[in-house]
Amino acid sequence: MRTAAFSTFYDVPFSNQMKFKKDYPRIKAFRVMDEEGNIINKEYENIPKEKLLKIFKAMVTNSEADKIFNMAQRQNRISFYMTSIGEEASTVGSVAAIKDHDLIYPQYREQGALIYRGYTIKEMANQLRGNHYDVGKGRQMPVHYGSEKLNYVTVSSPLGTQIPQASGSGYTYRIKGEDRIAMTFFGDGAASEGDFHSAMNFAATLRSQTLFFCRNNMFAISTPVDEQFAGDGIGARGIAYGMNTIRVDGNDLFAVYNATKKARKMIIKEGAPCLIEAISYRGGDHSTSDFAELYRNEEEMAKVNSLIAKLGNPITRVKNYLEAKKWIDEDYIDNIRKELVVEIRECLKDATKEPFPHIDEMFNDVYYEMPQHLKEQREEMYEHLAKYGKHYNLDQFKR
Ligand SMILES: Cc1ncc(C[n+]2csc(CCOP(=O)(O)OP(=O)(O)O)c2C)c(N)n1
Repeated sequence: MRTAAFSTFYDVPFSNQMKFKKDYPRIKAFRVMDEEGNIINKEYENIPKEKLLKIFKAMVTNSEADKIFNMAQRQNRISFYMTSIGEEASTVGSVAAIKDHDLIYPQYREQGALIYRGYTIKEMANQLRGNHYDVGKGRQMPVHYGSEKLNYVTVSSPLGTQIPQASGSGYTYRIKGEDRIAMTFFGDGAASEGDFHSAMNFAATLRSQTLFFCRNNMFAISTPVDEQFAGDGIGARGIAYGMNTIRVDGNDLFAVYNATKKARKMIIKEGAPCLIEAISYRGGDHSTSDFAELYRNEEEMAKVNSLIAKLGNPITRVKNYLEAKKWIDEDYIDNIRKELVVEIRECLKDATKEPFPHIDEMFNDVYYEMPQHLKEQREEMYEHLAKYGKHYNLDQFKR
């Protein structure tokens, strides 16, 4: 069964007019609330109170964790961090709309999704420190989270590699007839990788139960979207590949939630992928190794200021909504922020006290059975340490 835009390509129409085509009506970003948090489309005002409060708590946790961990890098307590300031609605709202057993292939700025699924601050702190409690055993950079129990595949640094993997998983779910999707997050920059295009075409033609979720936050480190692509963003590419596609206001929790819920339904019903392009703005530096003010100068900001004003702050928008409903009072957010600050600081302090994994761990797990060359390298390491061990601070590793 072909699920693409037209049932067969063989009935291609002919014309005696010579017309080149470059544009078509811009894809509009779907929104349910305005930038203040007032509902403008009642049909989609449908998130029950308890669920909305859970989502909101995850968004605020994400934001507080970002502030403290980012500062911790400045204090040399962790070596690297990436905030997701301003993108909390798209990461939390989308994952809240899929099922817990759906497999997530993240990029790296989606800690909100992981927090919503139940990843604790303690687990975050252990990963960021790379101590012996880190499930990755300290072998990944900070923010390369992963959790088998939460169906969250470990972040990988090379951009775009997660996208074809998600096409593959989604293909498996379809041929096995499972009520499961693979959802992958990626940025506007990662969508310039060849992997993105192969993944999209694979998923569309072979019909993967995959949700492609592009966080279009206007920048790939210092490259603005106007230098990243010349067409109508990433959404246009979904249509070109013959996929159900929507562009949403990524700072509108209700829009993200509803579009993702509908996308999941279509993916399972049609056994075919969907693309969501969430429009947002990267509120912070790219990472702690970046200083955005160098390229987000006055001239650059003049181009995006009206978009930023239209998007507003995703947390404030939900907060205003909750207050108008009288589901939270004025102190609610201050109180949870205060509790979170204590918890995050404690977790970081505890994680810092823990030793790094045993030095043997750097040789484990790569192969099912350790090959001879690795065994030899481990031997060499021990011989080296027998001679020069006093020059290393071996106490910082687990015994
Ligand atoms: C294959 C590859 N090329 C380059 C990089 C360096 N790099 C890391 S993040 C990044 C920008 C990605 O931007 P985007 O996908 O828009 O995501 P965002 O950081 O905006 O969330 C680049 C170029 C990399 N990690 N891997």
